[in-house]
Amino acid sequence: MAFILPELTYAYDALEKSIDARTMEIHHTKHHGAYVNNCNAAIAGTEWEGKSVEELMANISKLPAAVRNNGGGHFNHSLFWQVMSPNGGGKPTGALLADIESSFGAFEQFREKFSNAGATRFGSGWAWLIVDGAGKLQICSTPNQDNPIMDIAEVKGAPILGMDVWEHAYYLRYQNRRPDYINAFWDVVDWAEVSRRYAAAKG
Ligand code: MN3
Repeated sequence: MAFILPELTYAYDALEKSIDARTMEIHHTKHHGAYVNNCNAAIAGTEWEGKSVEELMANISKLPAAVRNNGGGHFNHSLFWQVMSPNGGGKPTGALLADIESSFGAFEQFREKFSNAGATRFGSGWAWLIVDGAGKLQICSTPNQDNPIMDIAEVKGAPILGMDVWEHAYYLRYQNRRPDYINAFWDVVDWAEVSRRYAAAKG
């Protein structure tokens, strides 16, 4: 079974308050689409064909760079589309909010630290909120299409929120102003989905 490009659950213009429709369409169809196709090509006819993307990530040190870049891109973007929603924004509630407050002091401090992780990622990459192996929330950042479930990751854990800070994610509207894109990203974060992932990661 080859990987397929997942459908979005909202229209390309649904996140317009933060991300313009043209960027969403190119990002989904061209960028994510290419990661899917290139990952499929890289594993075709190998023992890795038919494995889940999570299994590829967990063994990425044994795989060629094409799988790291494109399989990583497929995993990362599949998560990214899901943690955004036209009804997003605001703050989480319940257990996730309580854990964010005890881990980072306050929601605002968490938001600043996560934003900073994205703003200071040199070149292309991602900012993440993860549940680590000890069940603790951590903020981290990865270069390129790496992610915290790769066996080579410096900081490992289950990602519950991911923010793409590649220029292709924001350049049409924000040009070089990555901090403005990051600021707008918070208005579309789907905290219900992040909370669902948090609960699953906590077991
Ligand atoms: Mn991207």
